[in-house]
Amino acid sequence: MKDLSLGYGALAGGLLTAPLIGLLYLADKLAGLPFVPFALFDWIARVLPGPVVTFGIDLMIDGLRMMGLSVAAAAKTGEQAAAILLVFFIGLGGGVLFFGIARARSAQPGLNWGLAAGALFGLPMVAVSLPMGQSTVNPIIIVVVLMVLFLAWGRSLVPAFGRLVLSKPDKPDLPAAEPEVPVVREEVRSVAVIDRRKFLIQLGATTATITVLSGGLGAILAQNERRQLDRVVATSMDQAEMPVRDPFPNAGDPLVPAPGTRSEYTEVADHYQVFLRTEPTFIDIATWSLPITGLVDNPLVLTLDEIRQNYESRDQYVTLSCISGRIGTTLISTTWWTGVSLQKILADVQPQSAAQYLIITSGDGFYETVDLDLIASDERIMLAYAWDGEPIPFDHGFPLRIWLPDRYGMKQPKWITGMELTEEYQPGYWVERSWDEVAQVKATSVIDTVAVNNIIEKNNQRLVPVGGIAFAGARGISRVEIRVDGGPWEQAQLRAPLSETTWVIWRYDWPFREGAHTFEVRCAEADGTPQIEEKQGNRPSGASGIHSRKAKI
Ligand SMILES: Nc1nc2c(c(=O)[nH]1)N[C@H]1C(S)=C(S)[C@@H](COP(=O)(O)O)O[C@H]1N2
Ligand SMILES: [Mo]
Repeated sequence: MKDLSLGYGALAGGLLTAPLIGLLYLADKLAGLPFVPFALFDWIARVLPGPVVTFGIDLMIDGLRMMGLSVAAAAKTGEQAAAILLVFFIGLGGGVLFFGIARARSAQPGLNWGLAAGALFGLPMVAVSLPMGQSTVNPIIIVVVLMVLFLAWGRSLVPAFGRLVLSKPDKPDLPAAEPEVPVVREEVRSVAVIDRRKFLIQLGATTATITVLSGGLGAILAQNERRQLDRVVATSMDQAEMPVRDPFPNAGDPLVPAPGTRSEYTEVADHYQVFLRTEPTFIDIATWSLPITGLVDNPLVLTLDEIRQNYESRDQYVTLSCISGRIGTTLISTTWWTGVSLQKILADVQPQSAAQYLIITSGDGFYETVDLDLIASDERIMLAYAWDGEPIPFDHGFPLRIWLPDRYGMKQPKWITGMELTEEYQPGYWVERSWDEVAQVKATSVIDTVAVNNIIEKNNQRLVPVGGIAFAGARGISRVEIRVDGGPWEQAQLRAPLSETTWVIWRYDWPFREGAHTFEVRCAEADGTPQIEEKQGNRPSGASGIHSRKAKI
């Protein structure tokens, strides 16, 4: 008979790893232990060379796009699923290995073999979880609880091997080969098969129950935790002192966006999110303060209240975009930022003349360097604490993040925990991983909609509204042009933007022609500089090229 022990090893490994992951998740949500799959994934992302990580992210983004999913919304979910699958398959592989070795020894392994397998699997996992997990729980407790779970996993492989592979008839002294009693041999075999089947059903039922219960309970706890954290953030600043947004400054602009154009102002809940870890970082405001140190005559440690109360606040409508967005990017959003000018705060620490750079560190291990000359040249550069008149949500950087006009998001740390003035340049997190040092936003334009279902009539002409956005950082947009089926470029109408640092909504009403058509868009900056039409990938300086969209009318 074919030897199925490796297959049974995979089955047992998988069946045992699923509840292990469920219990690890529950331990995270119940007691604040690090969640091993995410910690492992974060660790891998940190230690792998930049191009490999970027390649992985690209692969995932392409996969999401092929499945027609929104990258902005699905990327984190994809990452989290990948992290869980990774640990699942390591566990499954562990089962195969264990069964293979035990089979080669052709004996029932002792319990210590199982414990050894659990330790082999668990120790490296725990080792990466301690530094990466951002848990505040006592490390001894973390090690003990996690190891107990992994040892139980290994321990369970032992009876699984016995029941699945060694499952033998009760009468081992049965004559080896007696052609005259085939019926008996059949029966004996089927006893073994029945026993194995029974065991698999038991094992499957047990592990499924544990997985579903721990996962479900963990998910409920996670929801509660999320609500609680949102509440902590919402109440961290005195509501009466929060900035209040006036009506949009361009409310009087007569240009109505083409139906289907994205919202000019992004709801905070819909703002795109990018952060390097599998989960956002939560900063405890009760213990948080901002030290500003290094080459300064007057080092300061500022609390959030001091930042808000001792400095004049400033507001800005801001479009933020991510350098890893592709042509037609969705990793771009617009909201209303409030904070204080970094110039004002730096003046108070009295930088020494040798100081040239500001190194900003973050709660998630991220860091970036800003040239002090850049800060001196632009008073709009701010440390922001509010979005849309509310404390910045914790996935977006609570309690404090920097805003740099005209730069991609990768230069702009969230969850700021420290600032140091230095003489020496130090490349930032993504710069070290081969992304652009300056990361100035490239001019880009996107077609959001060809509104084939909203055809309008004007001067006896049927027109198809086409619309979208154009953005060139802080450099502004002077012109957007549309071309259909490779014809001449036609000028679109522009709506006044919310500010000089937001995207511009454009609209072009195209004279109706039946058939399948290709629409293309390009823009020019305020000073006339045209958008780069040459197609280039996002790495290392941000994507360029013409966005196009097909539509059948
Ligand atoms: N601390 C920290 N800051 C960070 C990042 C990060 O991973 N960690 N990602 C950066 C990148 S690449 C982008 S595009 C923006 C995204 O900000 P958002 O998630 O609020 O849209 O944050 C930037 N700041
Ligand atoms: Mo980004």
